[in-house]
Amino acid sequence: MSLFQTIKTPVVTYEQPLGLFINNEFIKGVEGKTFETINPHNEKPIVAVHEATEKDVDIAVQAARRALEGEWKQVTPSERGRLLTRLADFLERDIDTVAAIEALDNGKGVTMAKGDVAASAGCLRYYGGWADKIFGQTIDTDRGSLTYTRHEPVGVCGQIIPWNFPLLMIAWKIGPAVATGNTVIIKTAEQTPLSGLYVAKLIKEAGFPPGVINVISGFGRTAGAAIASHMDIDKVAFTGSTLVGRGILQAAAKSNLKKVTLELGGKSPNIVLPDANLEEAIGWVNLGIFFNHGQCCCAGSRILVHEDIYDQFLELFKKRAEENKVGDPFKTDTFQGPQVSQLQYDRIMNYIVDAKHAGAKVVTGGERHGNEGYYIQPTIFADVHEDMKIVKEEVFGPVCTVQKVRDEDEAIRVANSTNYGLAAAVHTTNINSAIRVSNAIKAGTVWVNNYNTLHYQMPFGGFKESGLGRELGSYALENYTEVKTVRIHLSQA
Ligand code: TXE
Repeated sequence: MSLFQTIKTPVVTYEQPLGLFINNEFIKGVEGKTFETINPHNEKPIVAVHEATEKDVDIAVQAARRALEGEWKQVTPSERGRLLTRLADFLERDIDTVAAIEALDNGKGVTMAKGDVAASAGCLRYYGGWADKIFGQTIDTDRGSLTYTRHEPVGVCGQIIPWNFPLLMIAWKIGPAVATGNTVIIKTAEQTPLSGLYVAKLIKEAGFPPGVINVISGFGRTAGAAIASHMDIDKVAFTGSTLVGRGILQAAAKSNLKKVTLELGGKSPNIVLPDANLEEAIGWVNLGIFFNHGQCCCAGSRILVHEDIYDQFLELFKKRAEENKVGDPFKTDTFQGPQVSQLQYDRIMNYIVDAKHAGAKVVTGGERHGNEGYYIQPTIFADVHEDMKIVKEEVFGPVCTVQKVRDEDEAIRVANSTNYGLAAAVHTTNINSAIRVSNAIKAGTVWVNNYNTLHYQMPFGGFKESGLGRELGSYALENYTEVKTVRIHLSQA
């Protein structure tokens, strides 16, 4: 099988790389395996890509190690920043192509995908700006010594990403790693390998030395597991399911105790208090759950509404959800495209069927949308109780529950009655309620009168079983640096 193929999308025709990107070259996997990626809009294969197995991970690690100890070490911090900035420029230059790849491979609306490209470029540029601002401290302990700290790169970093934001996750992961002088092997999700390979082409064009950023396509149980347990990888960053996250932590503990950061699932509460601006709140609640087809780790899937406004809220929210345009990702006004895969479609439909059997009331949706593609109607359940699966487990689709709460205290109690703690929101016009609720909720991000407004300058990550560590902002830099203390004894002569 060849290493490149021309792909025609409804908006652009472009050259798609298919190989593993190691040492700045596209190559075939050692075992010669390939796998197909499916277009979720029509359930047909788009193209086959080369598959990395354990041996390819070894080769990528060797390349990353060589770069780390060699050429990359000689590159100044400012030059590292310039490389990230150039990569951002190229993403923006190719925005139509990259957005089309995301729409094709992931199913997200092309307009939404352009937002992802802009956010990815912003993120890379932001970390490019940090590259020459990484410094330690000088510490005065006594007159006879000089002590200072250096923030050194952790080393070779393995990064495993999911399929819900294929491009954006690359930017979140490589930005802080490369800015701080590490080298990277990034494994894209098997459902969405295409944008990562296109970015790989841009990485080479931007002028990164060979081996600094390696991009491999492959499956979790093989390539992903090989990264997590590799003896020569110094750090692993993972975004995905809580189940696999636990396995990554175990593999790190059993191998070389590599540093681990995890960004996992959620079951985030979205609270609407009676003094909220209802119209605005409904807009945010709608975006909170249905953005990216509900495939967001921070999706506001548990909506908690004060009893005084519950009936009115349900009526207006139903109307709003039914207005969401569901359909072809290549139509510019599409809000919700198909779910990413047959597997995800089945998982979500199972949750819907289970909720119906358990007695939850379908306010709207609850069925497949259309006859082809992995489309699901925006679905709202009411009359649920706390021990139902639909209320407790992450669905990761366009499905939410609306629960009635008596007052602020009950809202806080219900909001916190979950093993997750990724995000939350409260809608209110009372500043005291806003601050009280924000302080009381155990979650890594609390939005007040908005939702899903992530930004690369703001840290993001989970309390409880939603993860370990923080991505984005200056906080992410800590994941990629080791602090070294140097204490110098001064001669008194
Ligand atoms: O995730 P997996 P899946 C949640 C969401 C979804 C569920 C399952 O609830 O319904 O997870 O999705 C790699 N060792 N999230 O099955 O399996 C895999 O190849 C190392 C939340 O797609 O966790 C992919 O690159 N790696 C989430 C990545 O892990 C392994 C985003 C994610 O896949 C591996 C996605 C292994 N043993 C799903 N097994 C979020 N937090 O945003 C798999 N992988």
